[in-house]
Amino acid sequence: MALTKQVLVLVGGVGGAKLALGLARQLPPEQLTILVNTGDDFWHYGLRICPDVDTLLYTLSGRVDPVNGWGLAGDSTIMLEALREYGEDTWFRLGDQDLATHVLRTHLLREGHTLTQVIGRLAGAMGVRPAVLPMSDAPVATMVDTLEAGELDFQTYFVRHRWQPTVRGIRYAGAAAATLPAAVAAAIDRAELILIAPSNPWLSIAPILAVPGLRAALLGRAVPRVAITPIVQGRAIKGPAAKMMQELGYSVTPATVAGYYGDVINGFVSDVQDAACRLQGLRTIAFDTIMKTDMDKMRLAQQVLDWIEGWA
Ligand code: FO1
Repeated sequence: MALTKQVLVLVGGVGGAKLALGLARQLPPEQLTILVNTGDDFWHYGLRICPDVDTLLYTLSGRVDPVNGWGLAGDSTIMLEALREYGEDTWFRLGDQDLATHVLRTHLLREGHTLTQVIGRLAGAMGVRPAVLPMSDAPVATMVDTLEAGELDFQTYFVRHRWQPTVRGIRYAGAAAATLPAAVAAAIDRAELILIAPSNPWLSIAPILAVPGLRAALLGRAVPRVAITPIVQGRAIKGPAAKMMQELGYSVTPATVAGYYGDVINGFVSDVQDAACRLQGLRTIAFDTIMKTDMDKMRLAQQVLDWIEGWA
């Protein structure tokens, strides 16, 4: 059944990009808006790197490296090798074609364009048609406080230290000074269905919810607001979610994730391996949430849309 509703999905990381792809394959582009985390963003060699934005755009345009889930398929690393010749530690793997994205983005930002405008330009050039909106045009940096190395910026924690340090706390630097972009406020206002992708709640979704006014705007929408679990059988599909949940003293279960989102959601999808969790005030269901192939992504997206369609 063709859904005629405006769908807004909150995404970050590789898991978020996968669900976004599934939704983009099932919905007309004018019905889908993707709100993406920018808490991973950082300055590197003077370039503004926006990993979750680029992972999303590369995935939606079919160009993402299928093994990593980030970067461009088949990209070369001549620039990195040249840097290594200069004695640099090339811990953050920037491909040569990927470099063009960072160079152009940095140039346009320095010319005074907003990140929202820059993403629109890049998305258009890549043939990505759903609206892709950053959670903020101002920088909001996810900072990870660790036992072994103190507070680290996100990429240093995630990539340089391969998310091995013990997490003691997380903060979103700059959130208080950020403002809700008009395009995001408008997208939330017109959303008739709001989804939270199976992204890391603390690292990919919480930064989005930390933008002033964003959480309240979501709560103001009396529509289905459904999260999909990033935790299956006590493990994360990819990345540090399960490890940091333990380190933060949480039980590694879908119910913990649903509880963490609290009243932001009124629906929750867990994996069939965990069966639907019974949580008061939440509509719950269990689907196969593991997305390996594009068919998996499309199937999960359609199952979630169909389930919610039946809520009325
Ligand atoms: N993740 C890594 O684990 N190692 C890398 O060298 C790396 C480089 C990289 C370059 C561009 C880009 O857009 C993403 C990149 N990522 C890398 C992923 C990045 O760390 C993201 O923040 C994660 O996908 C989590 O969202």
